[in-house]
Amino acid sequence: MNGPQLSELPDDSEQLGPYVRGLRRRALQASELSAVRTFSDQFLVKFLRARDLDVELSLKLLLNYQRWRRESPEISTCLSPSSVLGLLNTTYHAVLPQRDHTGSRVLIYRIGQWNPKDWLAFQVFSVSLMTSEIISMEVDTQRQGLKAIFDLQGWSLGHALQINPSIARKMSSVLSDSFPLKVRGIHLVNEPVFFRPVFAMIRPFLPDKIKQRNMEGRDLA
Ligand code: VIV
Repeated sequence: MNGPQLSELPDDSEQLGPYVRGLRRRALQASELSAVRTFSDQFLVKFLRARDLDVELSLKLLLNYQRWRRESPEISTCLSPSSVLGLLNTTYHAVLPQRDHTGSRVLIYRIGQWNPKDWLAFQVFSVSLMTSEIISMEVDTQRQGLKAIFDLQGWSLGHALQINPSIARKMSSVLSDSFPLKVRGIHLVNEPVFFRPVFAMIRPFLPDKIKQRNMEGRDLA
């Protein structure tokens, strides 16, 4: 790694001021964003921390995030829990109350609890987006990122049929450079063989860092 160590970077709000002002200036210049838009400091800090205070990389992440949300209205327009209440009331998804030993947030997904007859993939996706928006407001999560555990027990044809290349691409994007969170690990457990074709759609778009470091315990070759 080049550049300063994470631990040497300024990190309280006063020291972040110049970075926040820098990113705000760059963001307002960027033609893709409407000029009237105002960004709060807290909003911009999420992108800066996700890119270790590199203003240009943070700007790129911010633009990708805006584009992703714009191009995925079915997932991101209605981020109200009441729209997916039935799914939230299952044990499909949970955020563990405790962080792991490195300080990362730990998210659990139990695919078997998602009945594909009741919920479409874009609704299931929006649950992840809601959680992500909430945990990305936590300073410790901005610093230490997250780890996700997917329990694939119960994965069925009904699930697989819902995952088309378009939604697979959207998954790869949020996992790589379109959401202001550091994805520190993705763990697939109880993976059935017939999950492989689905994963093969997602994998090509993942950055090497996630492929190599984060898909622990499974053969990706
Ligand atoms: O949404 O940091 C076929 C993570 C995830 C996010 C989002 C952020 C994030 C780690 C995902 C993980 C889940 C938004 C910011 C990509 C939504 C997935 C929704 C689909 C419909 C679930 C179906 C099951 C997948 C199982 C494998 C997925 C992994 C290979 C990611």
